[in-house]
Amino acid sequence: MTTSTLITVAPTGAEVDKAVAPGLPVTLDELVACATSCESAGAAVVHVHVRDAEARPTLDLRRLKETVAALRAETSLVVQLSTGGSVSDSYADRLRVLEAGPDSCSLTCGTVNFGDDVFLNPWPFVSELYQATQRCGVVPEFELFDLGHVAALHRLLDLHGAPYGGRVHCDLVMGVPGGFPGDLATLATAVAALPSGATWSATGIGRATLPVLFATLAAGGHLRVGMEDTVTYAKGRPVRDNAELVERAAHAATLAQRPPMDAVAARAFLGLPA
Ligand code: KMH
Ligand code: ZN
Repeated sequence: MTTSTLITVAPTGAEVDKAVAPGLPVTLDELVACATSCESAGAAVVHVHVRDAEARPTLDLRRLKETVAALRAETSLVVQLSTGGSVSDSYADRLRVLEAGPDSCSLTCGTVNFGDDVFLNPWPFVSELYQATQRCGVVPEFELFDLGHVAALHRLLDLHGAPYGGRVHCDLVMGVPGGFPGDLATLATAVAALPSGATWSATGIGRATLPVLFATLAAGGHLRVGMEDTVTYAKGRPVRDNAELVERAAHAATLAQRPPMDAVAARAFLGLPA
């Protein structure tokens, strides 16, 4: 078990509406301010989705590039771009995300029902995206929404070898309607199925947030938190901003005797150049 906790903040996502959650960062200035406060609160990685001028999710390459540049200029965070985008994004646009030159990217290992939608990740796309990360020198974070995705991860590694950076680092996304339930038994089953030597974080969506956070700390995993995954801090109390979710995660990790890893340590952990 590592002695510190890698905290990833997922501040925006593609699904949450700014009108419902006013603290959601949707402009570049809001995102940079958010990332700065989250780094101070204990985050080491920022998982980024960008929005357009109307606050709608976009994979516009120019915006992605300026976002990577601004986050690099103002923070030391590991910049992870989402290749998941929104459920309506094309495979071509999702592959093109790597051209923005992030440190890391999310890489979902299979298709999953996603509430009333379907998040499509057919094997040929997953395989192509993985090989593109290897060519471009981008550290993939394997997003696992269901047990079949873990099987696909084994297949990816068997067929195409180790990821850039050398570490197989996964994120269990739990509590999506259609994917893993966000409970302790499911978490334990998923962790037991991961490739040998893999490291992992987990996040619980909505009301799964706290059960997954505490189960993850107990099991020695790392944490992902943020308004992409929950807009409710406690029953009846909306999230004010991403930093308070990071603060809570950092406090819990510190109580668990595994305090937050800083961004420098996170880069080394993920096999990124210093
Ligand atoms: N917005 C979801 C459809 C990722 O960032 O890679 C996909 C998602 C996963 O959020
Ligand atoms: Zn995402």
